[in-house]
Amino acid sequence: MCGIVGYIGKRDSQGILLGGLKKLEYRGYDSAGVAIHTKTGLELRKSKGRISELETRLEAQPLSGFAGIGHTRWATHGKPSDANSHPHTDNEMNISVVHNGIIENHLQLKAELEQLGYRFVSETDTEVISHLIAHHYKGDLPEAVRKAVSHLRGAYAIAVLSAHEPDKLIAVRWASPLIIGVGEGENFIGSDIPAILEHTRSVYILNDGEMAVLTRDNVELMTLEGNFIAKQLLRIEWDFVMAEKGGYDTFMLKEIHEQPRAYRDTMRGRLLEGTGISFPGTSLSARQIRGVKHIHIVACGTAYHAALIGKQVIERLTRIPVEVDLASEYRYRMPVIGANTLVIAVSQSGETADTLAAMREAKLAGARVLAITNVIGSSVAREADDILFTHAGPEIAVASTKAYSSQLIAFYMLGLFMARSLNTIDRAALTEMIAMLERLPYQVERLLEDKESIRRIAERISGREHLFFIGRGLDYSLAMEASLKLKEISYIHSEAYAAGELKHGSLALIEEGTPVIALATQELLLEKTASNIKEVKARGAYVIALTLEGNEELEKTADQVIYVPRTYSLFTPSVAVVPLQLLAYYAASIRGHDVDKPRNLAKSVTVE
Ligand code: HGA
Repeated sequence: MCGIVGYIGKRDSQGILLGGLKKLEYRGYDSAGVAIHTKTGLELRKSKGRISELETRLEAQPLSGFAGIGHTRWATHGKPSDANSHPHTDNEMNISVVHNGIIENHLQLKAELEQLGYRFVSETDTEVISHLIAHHYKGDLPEAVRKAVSHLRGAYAIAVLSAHEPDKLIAVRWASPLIIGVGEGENFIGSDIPAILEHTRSVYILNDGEMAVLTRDNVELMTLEGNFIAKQLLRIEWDFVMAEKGGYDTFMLKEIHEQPRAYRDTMRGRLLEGTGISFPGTSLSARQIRGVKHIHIVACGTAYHAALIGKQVIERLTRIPVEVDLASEYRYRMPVIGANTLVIAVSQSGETADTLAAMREAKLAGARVLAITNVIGSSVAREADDILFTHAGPEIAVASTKAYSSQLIAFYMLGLFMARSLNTIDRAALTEMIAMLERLPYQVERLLEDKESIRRIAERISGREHLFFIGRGLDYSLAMEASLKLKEISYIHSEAYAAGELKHGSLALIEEGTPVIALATQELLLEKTASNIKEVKARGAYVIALTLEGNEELEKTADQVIYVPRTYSLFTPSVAVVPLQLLAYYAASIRGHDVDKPRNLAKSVTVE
């Protein structure tokens, strides 16, 4: 989710690069940098922190030149620091590269390049690219870039500027977005449209495996095999506000749509060709897992709901007992913590005050702490013993969507990793589950194709002031998240209830027309939940059931049925959450609320 901008043309590039980077800063960045070809060769300025830090540095030491590349970073490999900021270069300062994505095989490439004498100065995965290009450069920059990327596995959108051929910029896309802006006597590269919108509305959208060679007067498009291709030049009609939301009305809707990408990025490099799970770059080992006797998960809000699912995943796969606590409760309840207790702290921002306090308490008591967080360099990441990063990218809407669902993916992988370490799962079952994990992004893409039916259901509930979500097992945990989402942004009061528990009291609240959203995705509990649906139906509830494709039986009882694709039962929340997010989203927008900034709430809760 980093931002990339590139310029080649008749104007001085520093201001254009800086302007483009500022337009991308809404995505929330941790460092920034530029490389410009000046009279004396390639020169870099880069800085940890916001773009204003880079700007200050450039004011003190300006750069002048007609070609340059710039980057705003959201770290995935290596903490935010000056050294880890992009652009990265080769040792001779002839090649500079900015990159968005993850290079899965960077450790192996790094070892090979070090053997050949290349020195690394950063902790990033990106740096292998600049050394690889240098290694392959034999007088033809596009050829060297093509050869270099042929070694890469993973996701990359890259822009390259070289002192060898300063009249060119090269752009390559594989699984991370990249566009080329076409001007008069100048051309641009952007990871996103806002980066270049001020200068041109004519763009080429690169597809995976495509490369562009830009000079000031020309753009050549080709495949990674070097074959030239023709592409339609598109005209962008969006204004800036639309462009920064990727054309969606709100950040929340954009982030809901980013989930397939977030799932892929969170799994990237961790699923070993279908046969295992590994967490390269983390210290978590099978030996440690074998020493774990109890697990405590601490989290707040949405992350707490992900933790409730994580508990069921880990317990089902490993049989290690797991307790889940609200972080704000954990530290005051004198939990029993021993040296063989693993504490898992879950926080999107890595700055949640209660979660931090709970994990500190646990560490003092002798526990090993594993963090699941989205932000490299955050306090939770710095203080934990082991870290499992989600790679959801920056989340701007206050109501979490892709961060929550990426936490679920992290828990699935962790559960499978633990199960393999403990031998509680055999290889064949693991292979099958990995294949199902890999299918999840496609299944979510398919669900997102039909938003209209969910919008119609949202119309039905948007006028109500109270409703219930019910479910059993994983569906109950998911119901809690669905209910929170609806409350946060639509301000409709809702309660999540274990479906079997309603009759112990709350059934009294069901009256004619009360909406009840019944989650019934767990095959083994289907009949039980169906009985609970009948119970509420008999009291006049308006029932919206959410179930797996093929369970048409529920149509006989429920007023509306939402279907989600089938996957391994433990993974179902990752598909089922999508219509529930959309339901909350549409209910809130129909009621006219500011979906991205709900009243009284802040994105990162850094107070207790
Ligand atoms: N892996 C690179 C780029 C990060 C990125 O694309 N983030 O969204 C890094 O960590 O610098």
